[in-house]
Amino acid sequence: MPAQTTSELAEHITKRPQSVTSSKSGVCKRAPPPGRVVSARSLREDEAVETAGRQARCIFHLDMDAFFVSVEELFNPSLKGKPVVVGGRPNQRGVVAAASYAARRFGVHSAMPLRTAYRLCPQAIFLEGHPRRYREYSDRVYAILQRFSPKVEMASIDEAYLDMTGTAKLHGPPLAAAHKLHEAVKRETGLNCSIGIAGSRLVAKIASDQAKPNGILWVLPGCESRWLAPLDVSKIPGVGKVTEQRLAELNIRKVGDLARLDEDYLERHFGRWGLALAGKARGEDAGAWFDGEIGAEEDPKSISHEHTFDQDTADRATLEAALARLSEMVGRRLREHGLHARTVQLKLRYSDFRTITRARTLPQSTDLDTELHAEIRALFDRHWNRRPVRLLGVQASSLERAQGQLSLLEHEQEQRWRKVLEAADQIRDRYGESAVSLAAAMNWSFRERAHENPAGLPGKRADKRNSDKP
Ligand code: TTP
Ligand code: MG
Ligand code: MG
Repeated sequence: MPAQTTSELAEHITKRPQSVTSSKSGVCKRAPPPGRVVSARSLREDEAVETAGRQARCIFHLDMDAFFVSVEELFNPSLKGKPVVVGGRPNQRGVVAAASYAARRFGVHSAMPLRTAYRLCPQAIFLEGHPRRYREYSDRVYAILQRFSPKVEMASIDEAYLDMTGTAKLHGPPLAAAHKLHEAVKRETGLNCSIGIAGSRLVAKIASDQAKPNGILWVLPGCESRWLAPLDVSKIPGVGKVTEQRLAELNIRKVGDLARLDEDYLERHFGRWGLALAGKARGEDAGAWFDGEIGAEEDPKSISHEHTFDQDTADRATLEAALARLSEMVGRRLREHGLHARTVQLKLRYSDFRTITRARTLPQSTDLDTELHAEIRALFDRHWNRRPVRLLGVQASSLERAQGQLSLLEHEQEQRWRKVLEAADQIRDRYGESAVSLAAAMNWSFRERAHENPAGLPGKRADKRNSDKP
């Protein structure tokens, strides 16, 4: 392919109302009339690119725009355009789940303490949110995506990868297919999304982010590394504040700086992560979450739930009730995935943020709340120093599909518990997560975070998706 300027490396469709849009890639295209795709390329050029790219992998990454906030707006249109924060009341101790674009202009973002959000933007409308609605809309989006490709993988509640390789006959070239998908999502859910298109999941994900809000961006085949070069290293998923800082110390600020270094150098400084970084800088799906085929069933490596108390507490009954509830939630996820855990881990965070984790390996793997809870209780009794606790977590790991042999007596007990738990799971399916609790005295509101790493991000096993809460 001849040398190109960055502006030729990507196609950008904007559906924003402004007349002109620009992207950091240097692409600057006139906005189409509402609802129509306009490409700066002539059809012939498009066809040429399409022919070159026909054999190549074609990955879409779709991410809903301001998802929780947008669902709230559907039910209450007066929220539109206003600073809105979903996650709780401003005086609560939790964190922001989602912020509207208007709130983001004040510096509010996800995962920021609600109190900080309130300080930055006191006029914002603070909402507790409706987790079941978000799940329902996520399911609707998933149903639409499945019409576009048999290989769809939800990567979180509001985003998915689609392998669109070889779908040109059915849906047309990438931009046209993405446009069709974008329209379908808008028409059938009333929600905006953004779509990135590329030859790798990594680049498609970065492209959907660059396309926001409400846009489509196609990084042309073979142009990935050149398109990435001018972006900040922090755009690479997995490069957080710490890596960014360490890279800056080595004078590496842009993805292009990273791509110029040789792998040995990066490996010396960052170990295996350095090698993955080198691959990512070239636009490859190198390492961690990006390995593997889209839609391939992969079991989670661990399943965990955490709870942050509204107020730090040293009250044993409260702490024990929370541990019982967390064990139930982990047990439920294990059963949903058809997995048994051999290792359970307790996480304890004290008022001063000192955090300990203590694990125990079970003689027999299990998916039963009662057994998980017994181990967690024992760990808690042994390691809690009686000081006030801020956060508790329960994690199950060393997950396996089959369970080992049980003695006959154990088998009978197990069967009894299984019946009880199956009934409870069914009730929760119908009436929501808090409908049944084997843990007594749980009259305080429960705000948990769920993690299933790395494969089991919500929706990874799309057919058995879990309810998650903000
Ligand atoms: P994101 O896709 O990260 O954010 P978003 O959809 O709100 O905004 P954007 O347009 O930038 O994509 O997350 C999707 C939803 O997941 C978000 O609406 C709320 C929830 N969420 C949390 O609950 N906690 C978090 O820390 C994050 C990042 C998201
Ligand atoms: Mg989103
Ligand atoms: Mg997302």
